[in-house]
Amino acid sequence: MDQITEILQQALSELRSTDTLDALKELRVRVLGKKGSISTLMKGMGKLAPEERPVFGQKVNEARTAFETEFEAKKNELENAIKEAKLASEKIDVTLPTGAVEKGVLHPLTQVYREVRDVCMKLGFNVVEGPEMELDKFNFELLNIPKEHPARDMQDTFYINPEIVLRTHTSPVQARTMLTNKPPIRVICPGKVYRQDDVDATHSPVFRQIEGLVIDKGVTFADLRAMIDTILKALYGEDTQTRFRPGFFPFTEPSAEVDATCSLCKGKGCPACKGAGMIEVLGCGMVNPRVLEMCGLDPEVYSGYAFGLGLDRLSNIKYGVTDIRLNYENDVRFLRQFR
Ligand code: FA5
Repeated sequence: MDQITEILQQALSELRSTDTLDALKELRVRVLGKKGSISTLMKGMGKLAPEERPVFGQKVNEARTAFETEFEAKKNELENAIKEAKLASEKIDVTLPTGAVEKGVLHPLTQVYREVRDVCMKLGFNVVEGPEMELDKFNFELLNIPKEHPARDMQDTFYINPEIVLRTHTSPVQARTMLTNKPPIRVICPGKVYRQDDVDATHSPVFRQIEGLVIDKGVTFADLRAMIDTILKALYGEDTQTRFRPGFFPFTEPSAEVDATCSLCKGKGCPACKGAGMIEVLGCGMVNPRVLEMCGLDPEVYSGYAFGLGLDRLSNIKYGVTDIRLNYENDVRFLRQFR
């Protein structure tokens, strides 16, 4: 019996002075393992008189339980200490200043698009989008440009197959909108368009347009003029003047091309406007009654106007960018200037 007490005291004193989990586990093996000090005691039980065995067995079990209880407590204590140390070492002072983070900047085309969008939305327009891979039907036919019509040559088209093209303008979204919505319609349709144009300072095979479409009862050319004036003045300043020249688009009648005062030289004439003082910025017109009809609207009841802005052109004039390719090269030295 004394030996049990002695072994237990010895084990407990070792346990109390242990300060690592590994040492603790190793001690447990030495005490409770198969050949451990307490287990070995049980093996000696056979040498005792039968009436002494139960008392002895019980005492050994009590010693085992006492050791295990202290073992668990010590294990928890060490594990907690490890956790605390880890938390303390991983603590982050969120009030410390960070290193300098360079802020990005919106692409000039995005900035100019948002300016146009905001003016239009204040006047009650919604934004709608259409696919860049477009059916010939929407890109041409419903816009009064049937197959073999010479007007198809106005835009050099990328064909995916005879029925599908990369849209050459944002005007197909007009047809899609008229077919699925009842007037009054007031929408703008921004997006990328594609043409097989030779690349130079003012032409890119991919560029951006913003289409505008208004259909209602009693819409007139005066409404179109007012809208174009409002957009261009918001973009280039109140003193901007606009000039409507007769133009031709199969889907509008009458059609016009619009020039705006060159915002760089304010009309005096400079290299950007080739000395003219004004620059062409968009095409527009009253929606052709044939187009209204093909899209299921009665031209006797409804009229409307449409316009197509070349976003790259608008942006380049605003910022004095002389080469359209800069808009697509993602050179950070160019982009940084638009903070
Ligand atoms: C059209 O695309 C007509 N859909 C516009 C329209 C809409 C007219 C609604 C009437 C009613 P146009 O081909 O002229 O028209 O192109 C419009 C603008 O896109 C041009 O004024 C020009 O700014 C720009 N643009 C045309 N081709 C290119 C090109 N290759 N690269 C960059 N911009 C271009």
